[in-house]
Parts: sequence; C-alpha cells; structure tokens
Amino acid sequence: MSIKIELPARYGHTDDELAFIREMGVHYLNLNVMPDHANYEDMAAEAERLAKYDIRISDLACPPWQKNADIILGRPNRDEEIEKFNGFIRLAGQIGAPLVSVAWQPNGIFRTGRAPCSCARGGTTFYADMAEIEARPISNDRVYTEEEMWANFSYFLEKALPVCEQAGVKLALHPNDPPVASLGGVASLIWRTEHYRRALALAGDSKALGVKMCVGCWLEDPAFGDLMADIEEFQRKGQLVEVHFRNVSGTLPYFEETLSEDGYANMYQILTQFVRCGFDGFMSVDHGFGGYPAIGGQLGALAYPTGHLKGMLHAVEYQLGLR
Ligand SMILES: [Mn+2]
Repeated sequence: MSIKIELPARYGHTDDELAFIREMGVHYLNLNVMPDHANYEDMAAEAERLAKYDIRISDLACPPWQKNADIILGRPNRDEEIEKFNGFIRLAGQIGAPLVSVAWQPNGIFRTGRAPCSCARGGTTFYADMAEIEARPISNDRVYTEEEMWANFSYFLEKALPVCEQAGVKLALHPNDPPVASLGGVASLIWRTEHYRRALALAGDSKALGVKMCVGCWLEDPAFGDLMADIEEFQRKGQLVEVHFRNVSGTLPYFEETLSEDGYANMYQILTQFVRCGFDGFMSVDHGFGGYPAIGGQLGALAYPTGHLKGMLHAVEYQLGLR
C-alpha cells in the first residue's frame, strides 16, 4: 500500500474542478465544509457526486468546530458545542469519511500575514515573524494556562472519543502552529513531541485519537522533536493518521512557507522515512500559495506542489524497490 495523496478542498467544487482533480490522479479530499452544509442530505449528495470522479473524503473538517473557542477555552456553552461536534463526527461516519480534523488553537494558526515573499519568488505565501506576533494583544478575554488547556482537552476527549468509536471515525489532531508555548495569551497544547505522547495517553485504550503530523510545524522549530524518530514511533504505534508535507525557509523566529524544493529541509529524505516506516495513510501539501483567480485560484495553486509530491513519492518508491 502506498501513501494516499489527498488534496485540501472545500464543499461544492464544480464538475470541472473535480475532473481536474481526477486528472491529477488524486482520489482523496481533505474537505472543509461550513455548518450550513454539514448535514446528512447535503453531504451524502456531495459524497455521491465525488464518487463519480473516483474521489472520496479522507478527512472531513468544519472550521467552526475544528478550532472551537468555546470547547477549547471551556466556556459555559461548551457542552452544546461538543454535542454539535459529536453530531459532525457521526455525519463523517455516515458518509464514510475516516477522519475528522481537530486543532487545539481557538484563534487559528498564527501568521504575520500572507504576502509576496522572496522565498516564493514573489508568490503570495504565509510567513511568521514572532517579534510581530508576540507584540500583539491577547486574543481572548484573558490569559489561559497550560493546565486549563489540558483539562479542557481531556474533557472533550471523554465526550468525543466514544462517539468516534461508535462512528468508526478518528480524530486527526494537528499541532499548534507555530509551535511555541503560548499564542495570543492561550497556552498551546501540542508544540513538542512529548505533548502528542501525553494527548495519546489521555485517549487510553481508544485508537480514535491520531496524529495529524504537520511536518511544517516540526521544521518551524527543530526543538519540536526528532522528526525522523517521531515518524518511526508514531507509525510503529499505529498513531499516525495524516501528514501535512510542508517545507519552510528557516526556523523560528522567522519563516516563510515554501515549496518542498525551496525550503531548508531535505523533503526527499523526510518522505523516504515515511515510506520506509510503512506509512500508508493520507498526505497532502499543506497551504498552497495564494494562487491566481484566472488560473484556478486555490485549487490551481495546489496542483503543482501536489504533482511535485506525487513525483517525489514515486521516486522514493522506485528507489526502495516498491514500484
Ligand atoms: Mn499543517
């Protein structure tokens, strides 16, 4: 079994766009859907439409629940929100999506911005300058501690994991990005490998919590963990469910998101490790460049890096005698 290449996508791609994805030989979508379409009727119809293009939903994500501030910060209405999240997990199960994304960052990914950057040859890409990010005011009503974040995560797992088990769905947990102790006054949950181990231990015997390994986060700060050893460990333990394959120009306190071939890391070596360790889950490039409306917008911008990833994967497999 080979690694399954997936594409970041959204609900409601046109037939031309789906045909374009099929032509790329990509069969899995990490599909973002907003709550107004997160119901069985719409999603079953969407899954049926995708199937005509030989495409399946590998990871279903709903932004308001994936990074839900009420649940993460433990606000008074969190039980209602967790019930909605659980409804979304059941929906994923009903339409055959094996993963639901979650990231314990109530204010999203922190970047200084998305702008034409030199490492992208003028392409519009995300970049982070920690001096600027750390100078911002706090993002919420107050500062939230590490203890609170773990308590709230544990509370969420207790309610969500049994639903996952029943639905046959796994939670794919993405790290906090950038991987620093705190962002916007909220302590981060996952910014070192040991935090993943702690989170997985909280899940106990349940296999319904998995690692969505964002290679970009490991590269943004090498202190995150030993990437090669972590790939081996999480894969050996059956905990690695999904990968964001992304390179960056350098390490904190400043980086730009780059194409695979342009960043500081040797992405061929990293991909080789995934293949060597037997990873056969889902992998996508992470964020694309900004793209151009007349050339397919975001989907157009993802086509080249996805093709590059497929090409590199084939090369690794030939090299290892697997193809
Ligand atoms: Mn990522």
